[in-house]
Amino acid sequence: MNAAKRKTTYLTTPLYYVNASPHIGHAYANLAADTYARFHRLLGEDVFFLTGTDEHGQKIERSAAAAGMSPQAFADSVVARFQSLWKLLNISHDDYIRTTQPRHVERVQEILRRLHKAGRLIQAAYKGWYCTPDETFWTEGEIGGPTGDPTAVDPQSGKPLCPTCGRPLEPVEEVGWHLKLRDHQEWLKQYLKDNQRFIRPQTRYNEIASLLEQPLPETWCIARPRHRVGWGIEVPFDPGCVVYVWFDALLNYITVPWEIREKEKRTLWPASLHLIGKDILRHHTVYWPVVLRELAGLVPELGYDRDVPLPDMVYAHGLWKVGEQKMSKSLGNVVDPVTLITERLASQPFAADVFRYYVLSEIPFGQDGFFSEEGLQTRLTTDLGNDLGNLVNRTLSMIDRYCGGKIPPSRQEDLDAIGLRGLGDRVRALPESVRAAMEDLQFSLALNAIMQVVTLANQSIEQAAPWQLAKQPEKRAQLEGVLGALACTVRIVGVMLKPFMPAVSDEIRRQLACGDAAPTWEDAAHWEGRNAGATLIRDRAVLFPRPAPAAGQGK
Ligand code: ME8
Repeated sequence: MNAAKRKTTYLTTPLYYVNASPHIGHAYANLAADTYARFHRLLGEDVFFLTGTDEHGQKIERSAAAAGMSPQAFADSVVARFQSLWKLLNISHDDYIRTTQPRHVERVQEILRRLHKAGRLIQAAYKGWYCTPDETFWTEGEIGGPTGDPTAVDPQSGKPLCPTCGRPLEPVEEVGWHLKLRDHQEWLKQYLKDNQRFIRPQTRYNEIASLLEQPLPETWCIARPRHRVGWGIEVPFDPGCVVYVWFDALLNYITVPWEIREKEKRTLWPASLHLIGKDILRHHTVYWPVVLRELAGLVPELGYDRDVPLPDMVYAHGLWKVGEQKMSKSLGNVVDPVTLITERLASQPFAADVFRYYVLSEIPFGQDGFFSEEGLQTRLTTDLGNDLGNLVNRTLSMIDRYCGGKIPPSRQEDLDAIGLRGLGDRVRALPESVRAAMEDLQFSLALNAIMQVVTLANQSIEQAAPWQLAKQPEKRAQLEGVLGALACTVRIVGVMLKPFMPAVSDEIRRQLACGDAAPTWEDAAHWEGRNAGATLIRDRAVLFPRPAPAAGQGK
């Protein structure tokens, strides 16, 4: 028996390591996920958005030791920083999983017991290389740094290099518990062929499809000897071993649905989307599907007695770089999002939304990008200040000045007569353009569609010149028609911005007297909102104030 038809849109982010404070890369992944979650809520779907932290393993053990703290106390302190960043960025997750929580640990141990009992675990010796920053095993054939040169070594230690991050590898030789890997290669290859949208974007699909053309290692480690890694979940049937941190962390995607189904009778699995960075693609599209296949029939609590289905989609976003390098906690070249928002953008009442707009519009989702503060300031001044802020401010000020603050009615069929048919058509098409872009997580295209409407609306103001109409009493109806149409445009833009810039969206709709209710897709589909005839709110914040010129500058 399979679970009843699933209605919940279940999306996940990576569980971040707690070896150091979050940087803009982590912020980016969670902002993208948050925007996706909010967008699907706007569509009226039931959404469950999960994020959290990955708290076990050698890397955290070492960072805690360096800080003179116990791993748990160290993890607790870093988790607090992640959680306050998510608050600052307005991240709307429904649950936050920490891999050290009993609800996770107990289910991981139960899964291990069941796998062991079913005879699906192999005790195997492993000889090869280990990248501690990435917590990843590499075979002799895979080493060679990012250039792929197997003879490349770290000049200081003489050790070979990690093929993904380029840092020196450590030799390992140990006996642990493994799952079969190579036996799964053929069905996984076929699965990719049959499910072309399982891995997005296409470049990442191609990468894994070609990886699967080469033989995979025979097995994949899931538990390591305790004398190597002390900080991890104990293997219940072999206390001399602890669970390998990647196996532990990946399982969060089902330990939470398992718990939720028990408590709420709500079926979350399979995930609609695992949103990840391209650095952890292989773990999510090779090892994780293999784990799920090995769990067939063993976790009926998810709602499936036989096969455990794979997630609908794994989307791997690109990485933000500083210079030529990936930004990373271990490399120490990070941009701190908290400083950026609370200090650099201190003059902005909606600083978090400015940052959200910058990272989501700056690069096509899936590609790498270079973070620059100048780029951020440019987006703030041009797109947000000159275009969006200006449109809202002008429209509302003119409604104040010429209509005593009362929003004039507007009918779509009257737009021709006042020369705004083009604007009306574009606004009407906007929700669908945004939806189409969001289907493939193209946040920048979605924002671009919204900003094109903003630009057109500003042009329409210039053309219609309400200030001229206001001087001619016989043009009163036309003046009100134009301002009414602009009010509809601003309101719909405000609704469509909700997933991307939630606080700005709320403020735009508040100023337009739309009420406190969360906006719906229906609100965007209707030209005239329920606020027609209402009076604008008086206390209106400037959305994107220009920073005060530094002393000695300007006039
Ligand atoms: O890999 N640019 O955790 P992690 C953009 N614990 N995004 C970046 C980034 C950058 N420079 N650096 C990191 C782990 N990210 C594991 C995951 S999942 C079960 C376990 C983002 O702390 C990106 O989403 O290294 C990347 O995949 C993730 O943070 C890795 O975070």
